[in-house]
Amino acid sequence: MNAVTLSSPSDVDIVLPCLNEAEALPWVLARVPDGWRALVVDNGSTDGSAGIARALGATVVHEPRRGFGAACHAGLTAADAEVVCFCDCDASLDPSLLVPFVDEIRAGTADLVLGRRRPRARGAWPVHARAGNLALARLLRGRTGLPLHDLGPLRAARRAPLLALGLGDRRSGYPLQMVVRAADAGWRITEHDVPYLPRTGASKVTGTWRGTWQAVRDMSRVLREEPAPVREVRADATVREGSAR
Ligand SMILES: Nc1nc2c(ncn2[C@@H]2O[C@H](COP(=O)(O)OP(=O)(O)OP(=O)(O)O)[C@@H](O)[C@H]2O)c(=O)[nH]1
Ligand SMILES: [Mg+2]
Repeated sequence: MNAVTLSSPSDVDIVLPCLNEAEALPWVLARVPDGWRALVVDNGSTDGSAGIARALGATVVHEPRRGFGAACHAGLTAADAEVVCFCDCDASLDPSLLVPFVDEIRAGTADLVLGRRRPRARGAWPVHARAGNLALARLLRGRTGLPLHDLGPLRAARRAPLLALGLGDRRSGYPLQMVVRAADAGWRITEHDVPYLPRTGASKVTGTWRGTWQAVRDMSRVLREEPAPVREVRADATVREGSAR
């Protein structure tokens, strides 16, 4: 016997943070493109999500520490494909929409590709959550100078440079911190419209005032961070010493 792994390396790993998404999992996993590995990061679900994900062919990663960022980062750490995608696991976003995002990364025309959520139905995006997102997007534009409009959870980038960003947020600030640090490092970041559907199952974050408030606080903290001082993490994963912007 040798130590070579039996499973063939997948083209793309897609990280699906999951906290009690039993109802949404079949819809989400059915839309993961062929050849991609679905990494469902189970964040302490009590509704059987992990078993359902496994039965549907996904790889299940367990992350006991609560928090959206903790789940996303556990998925990134567990990934081994060259390109890693992220998508919520609540059936609000179709993972197959990531195919052109990955093409863009592979073509070398972008280093981080983001989905801009466009609600397709009433109730897909509660008014207070949308208002919070608008305000944060405005701050994000001010902070990065990039014409971005959303902190959407649908995204794609190369794995090694993502890890090299050294993201430390483990709660709602994680997706924002990813964009801010990538922008500071000079990554080319693009944004494309994606339909945003009403989630399946009970809302956890933005469907509640408390969750939204928490998210805004986490994100405000990220926006107050100083730009990474001396390390410039380039999108090709080389790390150069240099002066801060
Ligand atoms: N809130 C939350 N979501 C988690 C956690 N771990 C994993 N997730 C998953 O992260 C994704 C995003 O969370 P959502 O609850 O959809 O957050 P949201 O889209 O802002 O708000 P709602 O859809 O209204 O709940 C979902 O797939 C969750 O199941 C966690 O600790 N907290
Ligand atoms: Mg959601």
